[in-house]
Amino acid sequence: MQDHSASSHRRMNKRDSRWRASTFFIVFGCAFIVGLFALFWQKPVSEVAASVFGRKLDEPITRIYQFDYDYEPRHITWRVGDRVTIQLRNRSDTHWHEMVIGRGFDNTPSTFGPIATQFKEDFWDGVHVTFSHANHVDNLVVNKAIPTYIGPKPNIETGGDFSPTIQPKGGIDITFTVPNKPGKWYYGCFVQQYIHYLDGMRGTITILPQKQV
Ligand SMILES: [Cu+2]
Repeated sequence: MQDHSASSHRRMNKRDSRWRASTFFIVFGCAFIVGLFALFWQKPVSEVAASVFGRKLDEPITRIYQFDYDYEPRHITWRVGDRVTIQLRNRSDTHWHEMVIGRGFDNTPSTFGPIATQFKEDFWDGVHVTFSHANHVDNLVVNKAIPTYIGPKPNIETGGDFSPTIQPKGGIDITFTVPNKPGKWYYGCFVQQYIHYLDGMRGTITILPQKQV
């Protein structure tokens, strides 16, 4: 009786260990295949999408970092009707930066020739915009946008295009529904008489027509 149970126990152990070994190889094999897919399939697909569209479409958050003197990313794609939150963050330790979106230039004459002071057409005209997470915002010009504020209201100024000007390490979130203004738009920082813009603080936005349902 005792012998029988001992041998059956041994058999169970044997079966157990064999089962564990095969399970290990199956799990390991699956993990390996998933890993391969992630490396060679998923990643390139997302990278291809990113290179085609700039930022992934339908991505509700567009993070935009400001540097001396650059934006990351330098190209964004949105679609008319999509709900988007721009998380604008100034990564500079020392410089104030803004973000204006528009087309064409307003120029002001100078001894060095015309200097662009802002865009001629302000993308934000007539757009409902919700501002939140304002932090170290030097000033905010909403121009003809229709603002709502959640949390601390930034220092509001008037004059010129829609423009949040962010202090070093500051930021603000800007939530809106992409207006029916498809085509190519531009963003830039006109701080210090257009020098930031010329030095590289500029980017492009492609706005695709509304998705046909
Ligand atoms: Cu700047």
